[in-house]
Amino acid sequence: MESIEACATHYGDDADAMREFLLAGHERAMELDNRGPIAFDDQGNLEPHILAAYRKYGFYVFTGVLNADELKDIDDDLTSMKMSFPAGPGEKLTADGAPALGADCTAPNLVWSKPLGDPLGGSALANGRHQVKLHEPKAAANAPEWAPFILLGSLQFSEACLRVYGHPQLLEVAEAINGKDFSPFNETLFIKEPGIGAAVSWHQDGTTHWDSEAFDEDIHGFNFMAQLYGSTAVNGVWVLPGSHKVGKVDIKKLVEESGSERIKGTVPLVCDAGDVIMCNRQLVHGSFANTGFEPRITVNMGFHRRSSVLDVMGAGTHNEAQVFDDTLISKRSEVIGYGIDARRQRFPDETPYKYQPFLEKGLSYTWNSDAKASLRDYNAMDLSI
Ligand SMILES: O=C(O)CCC(=O)C(=O)O
Repeated sequence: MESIEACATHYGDDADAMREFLLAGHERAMELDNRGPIAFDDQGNLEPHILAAYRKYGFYVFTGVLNADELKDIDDDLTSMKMSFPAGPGEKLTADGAPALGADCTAPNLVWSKPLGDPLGGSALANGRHQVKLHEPKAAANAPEWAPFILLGSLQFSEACLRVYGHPQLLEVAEAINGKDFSPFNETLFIKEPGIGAAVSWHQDGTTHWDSEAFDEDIHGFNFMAQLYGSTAVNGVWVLPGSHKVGKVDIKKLVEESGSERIKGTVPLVCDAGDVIMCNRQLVHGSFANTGFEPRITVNMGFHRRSSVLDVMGAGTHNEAQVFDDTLISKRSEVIGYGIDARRQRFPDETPYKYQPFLEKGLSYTWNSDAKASLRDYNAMDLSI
């Protein structure tokens, strides 16, 4: 409640409307029948009620996926990554003058924003998919000049995140949605620190397949959004349930019809630390600047159907546009093998996931220092569609 109040006060004349929007959205989200543990039936298939709810709403909240040890590992990695963040945008050194995280990379990594800004909204960035600019609340006078916002290619910087990527049940779910030969998309961290974390304006993620003859609700894939601290109406992503089925949405029109950026019918992704949301990339979604008191760190990891990426010209949203041939997809998929093995080493009692394309080709992967070095700039091969 305190964060909702703090958030509302940043909206001037709209404070009451914002407070009501946050409260009502939270209530509606909690009434939906799309949350619970990952579960499989006797045949090992994802429980039909999970699939049905995901299909209906376009998102599902898997509860209790990451345990306390795993969350602590991610938190520790986050602390050390933050200590090696560059002093600011474009800098190669930390504030202490040490070489910064990603300074030796050529692919993009840390993206910054003005505190509480909406750097993508209304811009041509990311193929212009963020059609409107959200309200940019005023940050406190002592806020830093720049706020860390998105970390691209995150698995090269965090073994704990790599181990989440190799989570056997999550990979089983990826298989259930996208088939045994599913392919990666990309992996990022969304960093929404209280008082400075930026907004991500309303958008749908897909670019390439809106006009495809084979268009359907799964053609642009989905993201897992694992939550380190949980997610709330104030700091979390909001979605328009069911909008993943309807094709490209005119978001400007939705905002006009809603009378404000508070799009009618949207709900926040509300969950606890250790929960993982599965979110269809075609859903209309976005997040407001984090004017509350709780941080949100999302370990984001996307997956596609192979047919959505094979021999497709990429969108160029997260890296240079290129055609994704079989060789590139295989190379980009190595990180699945490293994730599985890194996880096996840390959690030896789990049964590791078996990825069909590796079984077919007789491939196996070992996570070690050479493998770690091989991940540098791996996100230049992100399968961005
Ligand atoms: O985490 C957020 O605030 C935005 C996430 C998002 O837009 C995405 O994953 O596509």
